Amino acid sequence: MQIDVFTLFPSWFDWFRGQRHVVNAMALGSALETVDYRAHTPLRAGQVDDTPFGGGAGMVLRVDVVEAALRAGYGEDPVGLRKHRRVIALTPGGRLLDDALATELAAEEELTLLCGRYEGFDERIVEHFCSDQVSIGRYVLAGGELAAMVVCDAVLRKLPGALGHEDSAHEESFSAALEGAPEYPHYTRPAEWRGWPVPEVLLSGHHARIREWRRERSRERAERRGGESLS
Ligand code: 6GU
Repeated sequence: MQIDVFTLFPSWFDWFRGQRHVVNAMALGSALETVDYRAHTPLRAGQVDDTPFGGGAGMVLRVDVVEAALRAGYGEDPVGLRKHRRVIALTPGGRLLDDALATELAAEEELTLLCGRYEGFDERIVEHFCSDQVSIGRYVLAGGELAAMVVCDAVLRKLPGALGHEDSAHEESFSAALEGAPEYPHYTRPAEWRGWPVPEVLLSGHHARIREWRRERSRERAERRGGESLS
């Protein structure tokens, strides 16, 4: 999978590229590239944003700047680009990222993520250049970069081989394998610590009983959290 992130802070992604599952995904043929809006701006002095028409606080990312960056990246009119490629604006009010959306995006060959800054995007960017708007939660971040990294993390770890163990991303919290429920609890050595024992069944070696116990704990957690389960 090829992910291109358009941002004013490309160097922030250098840290992200060092994460184990990202390194694994790259080694298996995926790529994570950044495009710096400022490197392609047609405006003087590296300008990329402007004050909002109608007044108000903050600055807004300009449509001409984003168009220039997308044209530089893809060599085509961005109005046509979104017809054959997911072009996602990271916006606080967008579609909430969940396991189903991460799975949907992981099935794409190519993704483009647009990060806004300050007060966000000129609405024409979202309206004419983007296929989707995605949010990572109902709170406001100073910019889309951290949200883009969250999307990349959730998507890349779903690619085969990224976690180094085939089953790791299959039966985990919110997955279809757990019917959308949170994951069951995990334990490791020591089997007892300060009088806190590990549940007996996990030490039993009875795989069917262990599977059943885990399913029950997962359902229990779903009920306690107000029926998050899909079923
Ligand atoms: Cl995608 N962007 C910003 N700026 N804030 C957010 C967000 C995105 N998702 C949650 N808060």
